[in-house]
Amino acid sequence: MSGLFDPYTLKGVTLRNRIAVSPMCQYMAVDGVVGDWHRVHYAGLARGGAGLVVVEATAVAPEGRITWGDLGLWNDHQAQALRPIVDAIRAAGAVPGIQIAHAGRKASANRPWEGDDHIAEGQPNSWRSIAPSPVAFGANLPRVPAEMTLADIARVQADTVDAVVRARDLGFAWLELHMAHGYLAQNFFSPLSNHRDDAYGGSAANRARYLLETLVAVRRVWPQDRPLTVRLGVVEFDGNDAMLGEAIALLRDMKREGLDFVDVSIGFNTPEAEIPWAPNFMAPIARRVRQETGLPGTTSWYISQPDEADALIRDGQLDLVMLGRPLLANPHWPYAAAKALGVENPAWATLPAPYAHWLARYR
Ligand code: 8CM
Repeated sequence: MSGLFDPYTLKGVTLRNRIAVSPMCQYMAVDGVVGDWHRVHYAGLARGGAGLVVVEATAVAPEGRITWGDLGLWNDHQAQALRPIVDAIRAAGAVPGIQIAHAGRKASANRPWEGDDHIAEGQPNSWRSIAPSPVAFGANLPRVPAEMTLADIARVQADTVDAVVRARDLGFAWLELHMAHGYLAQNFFSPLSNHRDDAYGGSAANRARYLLETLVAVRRVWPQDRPLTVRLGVVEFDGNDAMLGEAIALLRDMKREGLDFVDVSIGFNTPEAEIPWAPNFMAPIARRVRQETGLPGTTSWYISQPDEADALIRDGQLDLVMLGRPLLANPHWPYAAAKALGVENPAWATLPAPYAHWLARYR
């Protein structure tokens, strides 16, 4: 069985280890364009030794941003600004990935440290939000979104394809479509937010239609040798146990259409959820999804200890671990983990000579 520091190959991509940087919104962009902070942040994470660095949720259209500080890929200027980040991640020996997103009914919010709540329409930095049905999330996000017409659905799917083409042409090697966390795709998938009576609502198959169609459209433009992955909310912890079975059925359909890998996550589509936060608590759910779909996969949330992360891989629960906050606290977590686990030939062996030479002798 492989461990945390064994390489991982999927399609034409090989990661130097099984540590992946979870996409983490910085909310520091202007008009969707990355700046100095993003270059520091992503280069540092890649130098820190992870095998895969997934760039944060990047919106396919202006109204698909969670906040006004989200990244975007709806124009070529935004794409050009991302190029140094792709180059920096590669120069540090990691594989560059990107998460492509539309925030649906959660869009047009204040940044988390500035309130994390919807900005009233008409105020600066707010815009009209759209979703499958005019149903608000509630709690801190009370805005009622406009119901998407069939033309809106087709337009957002086309925007998604255009953003993916830009990501492809930039050289991103790993694509994650964001279909979790209460954003647009999850809004379609969940009966809490989808009350439509057309082909995109009602039955589980109809609620899955937007997600599956989008995956199919993206697969046509995303190269066959680069992993196409989704982050899907498969559980809500709100007492609705139907969701996991519906998610597994959808993932099987997606696998038939060319999905390569799944990042198993939480719906975050209702403020009523009671999430049982605990170390590694999503791993058993991810293992079940992996086993029942035959897809390789991962999860994140409260994975932080090197020995536990290594065991999750060795026990066959996950193919990769996605780490967020542990890597914010210490981008060099992979080095510390390699030392703690007594691993030979760890990530630093893949760095340029000035690091590889000296760190190999550092005990
Ligand atoms: C922020 C906080 C917590 C989360 C999030 C975000 C932003 C995007 C996302 O998930 O997908 O779970």
